[in-house]
Amino acid sequence: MQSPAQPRTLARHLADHVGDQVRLAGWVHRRRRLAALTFLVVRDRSGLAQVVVRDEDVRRQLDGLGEESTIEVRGTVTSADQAPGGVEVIDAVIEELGAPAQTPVVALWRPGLDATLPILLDHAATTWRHPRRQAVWQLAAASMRGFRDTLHRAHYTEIATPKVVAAATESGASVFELDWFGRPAYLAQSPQFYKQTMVGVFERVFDVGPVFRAEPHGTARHLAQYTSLDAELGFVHDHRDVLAALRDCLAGMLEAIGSDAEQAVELLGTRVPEVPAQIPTIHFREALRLVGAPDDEPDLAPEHERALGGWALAEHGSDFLAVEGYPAAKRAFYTHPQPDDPRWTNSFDLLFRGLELVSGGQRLHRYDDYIRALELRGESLAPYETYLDVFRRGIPPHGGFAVGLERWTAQLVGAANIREVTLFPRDLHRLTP
Ligand code: AMO
Repeated sequence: MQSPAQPRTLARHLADHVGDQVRLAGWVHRRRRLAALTFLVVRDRSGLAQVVVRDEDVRRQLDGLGEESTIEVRGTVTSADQAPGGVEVIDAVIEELGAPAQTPVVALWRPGLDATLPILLDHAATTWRHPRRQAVWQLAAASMRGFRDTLHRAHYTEIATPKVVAAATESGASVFELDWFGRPAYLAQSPQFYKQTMVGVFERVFDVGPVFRAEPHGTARHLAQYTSLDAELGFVHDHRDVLAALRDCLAGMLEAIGSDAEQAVELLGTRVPEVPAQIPTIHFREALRLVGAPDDEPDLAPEHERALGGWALAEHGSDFLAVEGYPAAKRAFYTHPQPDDPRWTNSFDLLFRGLELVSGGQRLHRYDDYIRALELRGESLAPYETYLDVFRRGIPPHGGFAVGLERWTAQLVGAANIREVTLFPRDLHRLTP
């Protein structure tokens, strides 16, 4: 036996060690007992390694080790054309790192993952181990890194905002209420108020974190908790500056996918989009006209978004389309009106392959405008007192946006349901695992 301090070799690096004694560590991915030998596939964070076992004692040991048991394997690396990666490990000694694992509900060693959504979600702790599921999350993780890196490069400061708040930010209807030491409180629907507040400190900020929406409908694109990639920047001229910042973030997210998650893209056959230097942008009125909706329609329905996605692809060869100028009545009170016609706003939604992925825009930045906007909506000022006070202390013209991470990943991989790409979805029916 080698000393326990022998460095670990990852499956992906085995080919660099032909002829060497190595120590692998990972999970029993698959065992296949033939007449004279047993094939063992070990999975670690880097991929799969094939081990060929001929020793009878070791074969018997393997018979008792269910798939997903954790083990260490010491053996010699040898070239083998027929093995994955062109190498395999022979003369193996196996050490069990824990009790044998219970058999997973889904056969993780099969290349495809043939399970219903409830099974995938109920058994998330093991189904996420499937290489295709891992690959989905690698795309999400790379995207978050790309978002952060792009904004760091553009001198934004990352902030961490409270998730328990005293007032709803987006609308009263979809907010979770809770008891905060005897006082009413809410789970944050977005970091909106705090990111605007911090523009007053750092000019440019971003926040990556969970937000909560009490969504009573179980649609394929809504979660009760999702990950919001938020940014806010000061000293903008209007929402077009915000859209340009968003464009760079998307490009950075895709760049990070290219460098961090190349294997995942390949395994899933992901169609990675290109972000045009200028994202095609149309006014809300034009969007209604294009989809043949009445011109007093206050919002775009999912089928309108799908149709617009098809139009952007056909007309501009773009997977992305920005719709600007949404009606004031449909946007949050903090939204800046369109200067030449206050029925519309300096806001936008960004559609990605025909699904709303981002909302953003220019905000009001004058205290008096906020008071007027809330009064016009017949809303009480009291819940917003501390927020409103910020606008008496010197806040520049500003704007920002929020990307829904799960929607992004779902559209990237063409998932039919956002829950497929969410580690532990939270919705009307699901609070565990
Ligand atoms: P909005 O409410 O439009 O805007 O949300 C922004 C983006 O978040 C995603 N999203 C969701 N994803 C999954 N489940 C949900 N229930 C859900 N709700 C929203 C979408 C959406 O485009 N404060 C503003 C943003 C801003 O102006 O900066 C806001 O929260 O991808």
